[in-house]
Amino acid sequence: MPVPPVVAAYRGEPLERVPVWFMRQAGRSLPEYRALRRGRSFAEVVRTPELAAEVTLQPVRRLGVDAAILFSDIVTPVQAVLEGIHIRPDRGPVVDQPVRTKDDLARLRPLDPATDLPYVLETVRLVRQALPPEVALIGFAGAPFTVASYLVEGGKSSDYRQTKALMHAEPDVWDDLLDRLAGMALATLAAQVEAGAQAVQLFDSWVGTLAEDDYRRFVLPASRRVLEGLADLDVPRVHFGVGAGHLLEAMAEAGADVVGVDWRIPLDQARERLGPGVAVQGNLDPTTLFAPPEVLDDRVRRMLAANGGRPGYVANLGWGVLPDTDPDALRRVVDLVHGSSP
Ligand code: 1CP
Repeated sequence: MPVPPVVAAYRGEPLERVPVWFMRQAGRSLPEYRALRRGRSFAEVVRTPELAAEVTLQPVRRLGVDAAILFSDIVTPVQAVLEGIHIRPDRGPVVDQPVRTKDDLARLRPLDPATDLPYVLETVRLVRQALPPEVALIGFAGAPFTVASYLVEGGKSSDYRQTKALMHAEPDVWDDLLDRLAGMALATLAAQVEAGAQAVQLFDSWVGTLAEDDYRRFVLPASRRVLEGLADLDVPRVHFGVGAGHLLEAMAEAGADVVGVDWRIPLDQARERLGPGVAVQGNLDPTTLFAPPEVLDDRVRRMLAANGGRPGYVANLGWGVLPDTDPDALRRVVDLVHGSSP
């Protein structure tokens, strides 16, 4: 099979045009997603491979993006081993009984993707069969810190006080928790690759809340276990966090081939800091999609200019597509990136 442009770009190979996809491209912004979700829960879609595959493919058809990202969630693997984790509309994951003590850890047994997540692996196979060869399928998992934050807090947090309290008061329990979550992330990503995913992204969305020294002490070893554990599989590894500009180098050191950059750091600065050996992905502010077309066009051109034609670049947003985004604005970005690159 030929190497899809997204994979080639992740590997730093020079290309005629810049490839593009969007974090959270499947889901709420597309009318065909909302139609499919009518009367069905998020969990039902994820656990029905034909439906999850259809949702994964929808943005490829409508937007002309160069990659599909598996439709699932960062808590899907841990949901398979732990009762009482739900995805609530407009709130995201909530956990009935937070994980905060040594005894709680016993509830987190290792994950066996083939028996615990057969529907995810079947979705990967169905999507790969349906995709044209030039469109890459990206697998993903939540990074240990970000998944831990949901388990410890019981849901999304604004200050991560319980998470940081555990980290500082009981570092042994913390390390054990992150190690177990690293094992799950590694197992699920390796299984997704075996089923047909051609690149993987480790989402550490909330890690920007940590100072670099705490990141290096309390998080980097677990994320490294995930990323280094995939080294032999020969797929590009993307590592992304929101508001994590101060952690770019450390997140690359954890074993990433590609670092996802949000809009707070100009791409040229990110590239200079990371050096030519690391590819980058990003970094259009997702709210730009609500701006007038001429402003949007200007921001896209400025983003491409900041990369400056360097190889090892995949255009994307600096974070996920917001729910009310007009799909035509997303399509406009794809066409502009394809037409005006490099
Ligand atoms: O394109 C896609 O939608 C791909 C599938 C996908 C991915 C990659 C979903 C479906 N979720 C994710 C990752 C994810 N989930 C992250 C990391 C990426 C990011 O930061 O955006 C995080 C933090 C979550 C947790 C989560 N799941 C939230 C909270 C986000 C927040 O800002 O507080 C929410 C709302 C969910 C539920 C969810 N997961 C996915 C969708 C489409 C939804 C919305 C709920 C629904 O449609 O019912």
